[in-house]
Amino acid sequence: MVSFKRLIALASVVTGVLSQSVAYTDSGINFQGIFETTHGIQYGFVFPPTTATGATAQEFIGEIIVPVVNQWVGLAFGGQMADNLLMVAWPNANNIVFSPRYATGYIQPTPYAGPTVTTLESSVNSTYWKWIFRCQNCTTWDGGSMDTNGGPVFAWVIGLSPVFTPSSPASDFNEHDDFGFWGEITADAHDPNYASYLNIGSSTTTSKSSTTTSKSSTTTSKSSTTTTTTTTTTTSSTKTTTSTTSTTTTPLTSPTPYDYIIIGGGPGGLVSADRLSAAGKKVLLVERGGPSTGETGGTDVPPWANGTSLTRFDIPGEFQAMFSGNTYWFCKDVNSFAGCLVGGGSSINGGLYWYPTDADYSAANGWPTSWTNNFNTYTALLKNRLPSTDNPSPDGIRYLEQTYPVMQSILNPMGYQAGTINNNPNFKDHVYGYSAYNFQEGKRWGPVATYFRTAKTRPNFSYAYWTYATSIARNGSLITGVQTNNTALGPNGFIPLTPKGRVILSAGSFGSPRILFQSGIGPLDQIQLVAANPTAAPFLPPQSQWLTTLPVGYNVQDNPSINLMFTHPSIDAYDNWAPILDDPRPADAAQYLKSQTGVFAGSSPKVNFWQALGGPDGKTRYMQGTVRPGFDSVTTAYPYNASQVFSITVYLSTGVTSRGRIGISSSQLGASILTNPWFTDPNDKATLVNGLQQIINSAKNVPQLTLITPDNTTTLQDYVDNYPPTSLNSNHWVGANSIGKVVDSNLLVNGTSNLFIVDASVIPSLATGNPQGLVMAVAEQGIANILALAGGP
Ligand SMILES: Cc1cc2nc3c(=O)[nH]c(=O)nc-3n(C[C@H](O)[C@H](O)[C@H](O)COP(=O)(O)OP(=O)(O)OC[C@H]3O[C@@H](n4cnc5c(N)ncnc54)[C@H](O)[C@@H]3O)c2cc1C
Ligand SMILES: *[C@@H]1O[C@H](CO)[C@@H](O)[C@H](O)[C@H]1NC(C)=O
Ligand SMILES: *[C@@H]1O[C@H](CO)[C@@H](O)[C@H](O)[C@H]1NC(C)=O
Ligand SMILES: *[C@@H]1O[C@H](CO)[C@@H](O)[C@H](O)[C@H]1NC(C)=O
Ligand SMILES: *[C@@H]1O[C@H](CO)[C@@H](O)[C@H](O)[C@H]1NC(C)=O
Ligand SMILES: *[C@@H]1O[C@H](CO)[C@@H](O)[C@H](O)[C@H]1NC(C)=O
Ligand SMILES: *[C@@H]1O[C@H](CO)[C@@H](O)[C@H](O)[C@H]1NC(C)=O
Ligand SMILES: *[C@@H]1O[C@H](CO)[C@@H](O)[C@H](O)[C@H]1NC(C)=O
Ligand SMILES: *[C@@H]1O[C@H](CO)[C@@H](O)[C@H](O)[C@H]1NC(C)=O
Ligand SMILES: CC(=O)N[C@H]1CO[C@H](CO)[C@@H](O)[C@@H]1O
Repeated sequence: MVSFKRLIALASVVTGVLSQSVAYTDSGINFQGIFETTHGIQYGFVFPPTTATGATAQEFIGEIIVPVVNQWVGLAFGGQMADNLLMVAWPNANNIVFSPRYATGYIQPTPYAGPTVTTLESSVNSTYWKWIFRCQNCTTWDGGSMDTNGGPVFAWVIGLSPVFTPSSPASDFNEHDDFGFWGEITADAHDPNYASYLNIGSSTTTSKSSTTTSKSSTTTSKSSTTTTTTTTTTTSSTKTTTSTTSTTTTPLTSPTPYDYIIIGGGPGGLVSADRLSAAGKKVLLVERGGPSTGETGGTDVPPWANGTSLTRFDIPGEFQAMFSGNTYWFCKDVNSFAGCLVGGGSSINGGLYWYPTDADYSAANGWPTSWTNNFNTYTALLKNRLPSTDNPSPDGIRYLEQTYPVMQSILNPMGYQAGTINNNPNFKDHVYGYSAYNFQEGKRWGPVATYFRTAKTRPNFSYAYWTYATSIARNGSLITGVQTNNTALGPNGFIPLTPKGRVILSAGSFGSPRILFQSGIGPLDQIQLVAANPTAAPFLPPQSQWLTTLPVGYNVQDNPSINLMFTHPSIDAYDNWAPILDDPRPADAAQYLKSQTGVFAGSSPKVNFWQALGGPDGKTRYMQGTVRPGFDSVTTAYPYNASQVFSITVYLSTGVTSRGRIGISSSQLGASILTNPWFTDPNDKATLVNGLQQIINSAKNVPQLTLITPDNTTTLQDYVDNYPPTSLNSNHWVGANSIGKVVDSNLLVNGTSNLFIVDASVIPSLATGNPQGLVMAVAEQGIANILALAGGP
């Protein structure tokens, strides 16, 4: 979640020692401003003569000249963030996108109607972006005003990471990376030539995009002669790598139509891409993020692997480092973890990989009989393409496995048996084993190194990174194409289908519902939020075509999970994984670089176990345990040895009855959890507490084993009752577009003739284990159904 706390932190300690604006001239305008030296940014303002009255007295001209490393700049005309008029701007291709904002607290500021902002001059080159703007109705705002004839405090903020949707003035962004204040001497900033400055746009060569007046934050629109190519869609013969920007002078007039357009390159989308292209269809995959592993063009190599193509996404042992630093791989407009890069969740997850069970496809779990009866064929296809391993180091040696014997001494007395879990997927009661992964050759493997790899060899398959699909264009039930932000793929980013073409939505549990809402499909309250967004609203179909009966976003499940933390003298907590990116244990790093073996060939989970539990309501629910050295947040009153801590994450899986809702939280369209799906049924909580208590009871008999969280001053029930709800999140979301509710047994969206969903969101109930294996098996079966369905290309 993005917080916006830093600016207030300094605002409250500001003293009189502020830098003061000075006079300078640029573009023929006499400004009062400051040159801020840390980031090398020029800020300047000029006001109408003090004799001005009425509306003219309430405007000014501003300028920012910004080195390109700064992705966006914000101005606060009241010297602090909350309850003040803010102005945010950033470059997008050759234009400056700008947006007046307002925030009532230290949260994401939202677009603010009132000011009329006009670009007078703008330019973007390889070193700077520059924007001179007229700001009318900008000297007063809700609850405040600026002193236009004194020395008010202005604040600046800068962001070093791009805003989330650069083309959209309403885009969200991360919290600023730096901020500061100055005294703007407005008393010295009034210029008799002010009126003439308003004409500079027409006389400057750098500003083609000026003069369109923008009320309520729409950017000035420009002719279509500039095409920003963030990625080139290619066939496999010329591989797309990372973003390059080029400018062409001819508009793209005839875009390529596709038989199948797949939105999203996660496990669902990549299986789809491979199977559809193998069937001879002309396929385009659009992915909003960029490359991940070295094979996909990724270059994010940890310093200790410098000089290799082993990125942090390739090296399984870097998993725990996914949660700190600049986590650009997570979708910033989703308030739960979601991978926004090729491979989706499979490129950033723990790699735990379970073959589906009979129960996973049962009628009780919501599956139609056509799936229940046939799934083994498709699970076999998956196992063939992507076998699992519970011994990921290619030298055959198990590393960092000290938790295994400790777990044996807890679980054996409970009647558990050891096994190779994926050799008998249906045996999930009182069983434990080494964790199984979808890693191979000591590297993260998954759908990227299998399905995507083969799809890319086919001339009929194309893909584009950095391409954000906003909506699906349709005329009634017929889908006609996909609206994206990639103008290289079609005019204004619109990509058409061939006459019988189809769209496969694989944007994941949060992404797919949002695209449906933006296409006028889903509950009315969600579509109305889209209609209230000035950028998205124009792409909605007419209201008469909204499909509001489908329960998109409802029925979602995620495993509730609770951590237990123990110490035992045999455990190596691996420094709690803290140094793995910057300063790993030298021998382990050297071993991995030499032969991709050792600790770094596996991720942090080491042992998994399952048990069936009866609930107070008479229903059976399964408990899954995932054991790893290290810990999250230990809460104990007693001293403990952090080098000896391990964690058991205990999940409730198949049989969970609680359900929640996901959707978009506001007209800013951020995807969020609207109703938490954990423990809405008290029987789920009671069942999980029962399972946890059984583990704790058995652990008491293991010599030298100490439960440190919850410790002996906290009852288990209190620990669970007070567990922070968001910590119950397991990132295993399913159900938002459940089969039988939103899609039919061919995964066709009810009420459309050619829109299908192939991702975790169609799975109607939680799997017995972590879900990515089920997601890919479902994609195998779904694509077979879709190819067999009449009427397609
Ligand atoms: C931190 C974490 C750890 C996890 N650990 C495990 C684990 O160990 N084992 C396991 O089995 N499961 C795990 N999971 C869950 C698993 O990763 C997901 O169930 C799985 O990735 C879902 O696949 P999907 O294809 O439905 O969606 P995703 O993997 O979410 O893929 C969706 C893709 O669509 C793209 N996209 C989204 N919106 C758009 C758009 N508008 N335009 C274009 N592209 C778009 C995204 O960038 C992404 O690439 C974990 C998940 C997380 C987040
Ligand atoms: C000026 O802005 C305020 C909000 O700050 C708004 O209420 C008012 O309608 C605007 N006036 C004009 C003329 O646009
Ligand atoms: C880039 O833009 C800046 C700001 O307008 C200008 O000072 C600089 O000369 C420009 N550089 C080039 C190479 O055009
Ligand atoms: C499209 O959106 C994606 C995701 O937000 C972004 O990375 C990319 O830069 C955008 N492309 C353009 C051309 O704006
Ligand atoms: C990686 O190696 C290159 C060339 O040897 C060097 O220039 C660079 O500074 C190194 N980067 C890091 C992060 O060590
Ligand atoms: C929409 O479809 C109808 C037939 O169902 C057709 O008559 C109409 O021309 C289509 N509209 C557009 C804009 O394609
Ligand atoms: C903590 O554990 C480590 C690893 O087992 C051990 O080397 C160290 O001596 C322990 N420290 C204390 C104070 O017991
Ligand atoms: C509680 O745990 C602490 C630390 O492990 C231990 O010293 C203490 O004796 C325990 N108290 C009881 C009542 O078990
Ligand atoms: C599709 O929607 C119609 C009308 O709302 C409904 O009658 C039908 O049962 C739905 N089909 C499925 C598979 O949900
Ligand atoms: C549907 C489609 O575009 N098929 C093409 C796949 O690629 C082969 C070889 O390039 C073409 O001959 C097909 O027309």
